[in-house]
Amino acid sequence: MVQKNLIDGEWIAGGEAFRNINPSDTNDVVGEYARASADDARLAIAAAKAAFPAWSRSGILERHAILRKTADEILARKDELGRLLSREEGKTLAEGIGETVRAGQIFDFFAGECLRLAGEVLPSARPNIGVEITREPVGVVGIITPWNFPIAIPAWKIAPALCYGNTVVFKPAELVPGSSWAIVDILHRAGLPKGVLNLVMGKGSVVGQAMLDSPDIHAITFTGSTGTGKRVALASVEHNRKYQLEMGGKNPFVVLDDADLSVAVEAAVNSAFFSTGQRCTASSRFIVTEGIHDRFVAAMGERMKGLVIDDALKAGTQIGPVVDQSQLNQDTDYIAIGRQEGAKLAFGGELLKRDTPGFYLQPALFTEATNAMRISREEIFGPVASVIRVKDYDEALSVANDTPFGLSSGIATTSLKHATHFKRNAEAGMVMVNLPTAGVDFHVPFGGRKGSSHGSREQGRYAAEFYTTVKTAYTSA
Ligand code: UN1
Repeated sequence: MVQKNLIDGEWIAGGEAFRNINPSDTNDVVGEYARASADDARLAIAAAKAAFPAWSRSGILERHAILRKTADEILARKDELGRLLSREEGKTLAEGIGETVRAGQIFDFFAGECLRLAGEVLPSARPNIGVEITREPVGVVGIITPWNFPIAIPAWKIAPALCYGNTVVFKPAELVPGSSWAIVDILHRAGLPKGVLNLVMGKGSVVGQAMLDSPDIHAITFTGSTGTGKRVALASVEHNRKYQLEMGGKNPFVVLDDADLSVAVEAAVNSAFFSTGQRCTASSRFIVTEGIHDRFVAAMGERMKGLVIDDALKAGTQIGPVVDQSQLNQDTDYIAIGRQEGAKLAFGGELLKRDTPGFYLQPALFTEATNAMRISREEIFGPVASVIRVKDYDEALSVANDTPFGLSSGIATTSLKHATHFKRNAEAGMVMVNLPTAGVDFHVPFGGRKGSSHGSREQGRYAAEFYTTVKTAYTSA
């Protein structure tokens, strides 16, 4: 059975279908999905536009009930949906279920936010005049999501968009349509009026482009590559449209001489290799001071030897496969580049064979890297990290900040002085002390600086900034 797109409240078959393949076992077809055309995308945009006036004025209890029901169903089905996610994306079952729970929590959070919509009332600078400041929905929101968080990222864009009264055209990554289809199905059955949420699965060059070209999309939120982010930005400027971009990272993780070694190693392994390194919050640069350098490298080697890399759905697997052949090629290309640049491949980096055909790669650790090497400057998006040796904290901070990106920045230290200074001076949207650079909460702001992000923050109450527009009304009494 081909899973269809949802346009104006109807499930619509596309002309073509595409296959969703399990990266742990390429013989396993997770499902077939309808590929939307540019015309389908235009119909979806028209439907969202037509649905906007009524939805933007809908009662807060109606919105609350739909988001709440969605949260409840996602949480009740966490094992099944988590399994689907791991099967299509390749992260471990624990990670897939964890991400599904996170999606449920996000819908729950924004169900609550519908009941807390508020403004401000204040006196004007002029006597006998009152000022009201309110937030109104932006209009039709275009949502474009990546393959690495197939349920959490759609959730953290769709939930606030609907909560604040916008209508949505949603294009998930073509590699992982299953989780997106499932949450759209849940929201649809939870009672969303027709046209409020439209699903258009398919190619970025066709569906995404039709969205970028439409004057009827008033805001676009995008998570994905830097190159595509730039295209979203340029097209949005053309249409005077609001846009929010979440792009790459090259996140540093600093390890100081005074760090607790086991805390540092656990956080480093999690940051770089969990979820197969396929997180924009992953760390790929370990910046380590001289006094602990050799002990850190040796302990990392020991820890990496014990990692279980296998089928994402198998019990005991700690690291699943890479998502597909082209990402695997990118990872192995960078491993070759690191060697050519003169870094030393200390551990891993080999392709692995398992019971089923899949994209298995042993996590790789380079040592003797410099911050000028391409492996230290460009996002690899795989389980590949390098160690850069530095003299002291000051050098560590300056190397950490010497990057075009600025998403997440971590440090392992027992010094309050250095932790405090790092929190203040790390040029990143998120700072982690004695914690992995990745793995964020659902109820607080998420986002970065420099080349990593553009626009206001996602998640938590800060999401209101993007999904609403502010109105200031003056009344003479
Ligand atoms: C996390 O680290 O928990 O694409 C979330 C990404 C991010 C999400 C990271 N937008 O990796």
